[in-house]
Amino acid sequence: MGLRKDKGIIVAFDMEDADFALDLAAELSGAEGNFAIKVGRPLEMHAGIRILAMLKDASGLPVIYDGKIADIPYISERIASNAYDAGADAVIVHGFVGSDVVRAVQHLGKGDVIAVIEMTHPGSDEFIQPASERIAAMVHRLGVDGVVLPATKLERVRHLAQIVKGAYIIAPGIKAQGASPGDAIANGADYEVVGRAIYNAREPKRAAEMIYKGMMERCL
Ligand code: NUP
Repeated sequence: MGLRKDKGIIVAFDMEDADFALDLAAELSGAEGNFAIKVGRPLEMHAGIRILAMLKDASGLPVIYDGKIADIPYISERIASNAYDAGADAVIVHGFVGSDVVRAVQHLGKGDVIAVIEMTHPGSDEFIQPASERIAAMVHRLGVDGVVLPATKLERVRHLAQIVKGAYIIAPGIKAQGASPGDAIANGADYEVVGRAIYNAREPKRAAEMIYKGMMERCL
């Protein structure tokens, strides 16, 4: 089950408590809105890679493995293969490591490949941003399924979205990193990624629904 080019929220599961993660996954299956789950390294390190299938079973939602894969092609392929075999519908790989790495992961043919083009944090401007147009052109040429662009830098979303036409765009940086729900979608993204503003909320399911509603209203 890959992701469709659609509007929705990808909930970043970066909590370190597996029971809490499974409860939230079950709650999200009944939540109002279009949701997917993204598993980051902190949860994987605590719960093991088997958490991917468990979250998928508990929620029925697409699951993305955000290992930010950035190794030589052979190792990147092994990491991605393990994640797909454990239930990931998509994996996130860094674009800056080069076309051979992205191609090695695509070559598996086991699920969606999402490439990071430019990141949300200020330090991304030091080395990644000066190369991001070329990274975008490369992943577009390879035909990746999705790309990551920074909701915290909306002019970059608008500009880079022109280069990666066809791929779905997922944009982190909502709330905890300063962007407002709907900002990225109004500027060309398809999904917004929200972590702390949901899993640290007193009522995470309600927070997810409210953020989804706000996002959709903003981009009517
Ligand atoms: O550039 C990126 N910025 C970013 O925050 C690329 C990412 N994949 N992320 C991820 O999005 C980050 O690893 C985390 O899982 C999520 C943002 O979480 P939060 O700031 O909403 O808590």
